[in-house]
Amino acid sequence: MLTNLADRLKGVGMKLCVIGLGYIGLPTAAMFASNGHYVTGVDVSARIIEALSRGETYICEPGLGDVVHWTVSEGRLIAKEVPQPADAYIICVPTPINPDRSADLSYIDRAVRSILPILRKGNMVILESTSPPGTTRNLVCSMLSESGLIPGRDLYVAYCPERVLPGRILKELVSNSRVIGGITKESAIRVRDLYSCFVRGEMYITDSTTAEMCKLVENTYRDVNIALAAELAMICENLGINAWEVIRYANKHPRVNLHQPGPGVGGHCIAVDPWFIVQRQSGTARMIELARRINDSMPRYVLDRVKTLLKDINGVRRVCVLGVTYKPNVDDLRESPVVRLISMLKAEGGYSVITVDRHADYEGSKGRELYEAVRGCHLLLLAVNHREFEHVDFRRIKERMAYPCVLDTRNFWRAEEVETAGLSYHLLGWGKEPNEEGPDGGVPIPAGGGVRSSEER
Ligand code: SAJ
Repeated sequence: MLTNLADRLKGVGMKLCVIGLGYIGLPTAAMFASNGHYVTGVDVSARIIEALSRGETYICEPGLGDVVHWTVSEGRLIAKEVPQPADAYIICVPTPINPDRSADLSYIDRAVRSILPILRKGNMVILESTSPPGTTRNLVCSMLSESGLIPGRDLYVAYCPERVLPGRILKELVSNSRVIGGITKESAIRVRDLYSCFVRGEMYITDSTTAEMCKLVENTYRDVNIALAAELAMICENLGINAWEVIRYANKHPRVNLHQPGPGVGGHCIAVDPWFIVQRQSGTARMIELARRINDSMPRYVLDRVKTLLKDINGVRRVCVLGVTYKPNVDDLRESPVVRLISMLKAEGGYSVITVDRHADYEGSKGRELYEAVRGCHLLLLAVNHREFEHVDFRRIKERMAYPCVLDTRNFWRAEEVETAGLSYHLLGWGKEPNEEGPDGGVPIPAGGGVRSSEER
């Protein structure tokens, strides 16, 4: 009896319609379906609908396959190409970036239009897609009004962004806190109650524009911090010291949390979202824009290091690139800085590139074996620190390479181990020789290389 009451209060057993079955929509639909609701997942892709109808998923995320299979076989999650009447509509469509770096809101536009004919009084409409500040109140609400229903009076409307980390989506959907921005307080409360069927983190209630800005600034914070680390890497190379060591020790300070440098920032979130703030506040968001540009410049910076390292090689310089995805242990190539680096290398002329990455099928990278791929190469470039690259046999690598050169862009390997095998080790952010005049005198302590600890990754 009590359970029934608790369930009713949580609105369990509602009909939900999740529009957009991508990296966020599908796991979200599956979570609602496995926590007592009846969910229709909607997508324009026939391939996704067919796979989901069979209980299969095309997204590689720990645990997702099982929960999708179970909810589909129980009839709790069904797939359709068009929205069905429901109590709540959850919009999880992409917001790509236009060539002028503004947000392309056309998918949100289409998703909202698709529900207008089936909306009923008392429905909830929830936007999860990352959007420029003001999108829910201005774009979504004004379109919803075309239904004849008034948002805030007849419809509960809220912005409720996801904050999950690819690779840990199911876990973080449950444990992360959420910010829920209602166009009215009642809207936010209703939406909070709906998500409480699976969210165990705190849920904070605010207005929709504040929630939109929270989502953007979380990713912007990370982007700016990574840009600072990238700049530090360049500075330390010039000073002949090791940026990773600087970061490691600076982070011992209780209020410092420097991020890690790398060959650039990828993924559909951090490399994109800051532009949505710049779009709205171009004159004011100066640091945000500069950080974006610094991070975007990193593939070229790495390219320049590659050119310097291989300047003595005559003929075609062969580079073996380990990892192509935008970050470790995921299969996602979106906005990958490594893909950009490879294109730049090819455009340079005089370079041939071979890739190894069992997570992503990029020009045959999936089926390639590392020790075969390095055969005849002049440079081994560690671009993504996938788990499987952590322990490699550098002696076997050395035997096969035509020129013994390694460039680690992630501080993943130990300099000593690589060099003991007879390879020369180079690390992004570690300048072995100062590049400018410094003060003389004293006995220098050699700058460390290849220092890393689990806390740095
Ligand atoms: N990166 C660095 N140095 C670092 C950390 C990351 O170069 O110290 C690079 C990665 O290699 C990668 C990129 O940044 O190319 C982004 O990776 P990430 O792991 O930082 O983030 P995403 O894009 O996978 O997920 C982010 C997360 N946001 C935050 O951590 C603030 C996630 O929680 C969001 O839900 C997600 O964006 C999203 O969907 O917005």
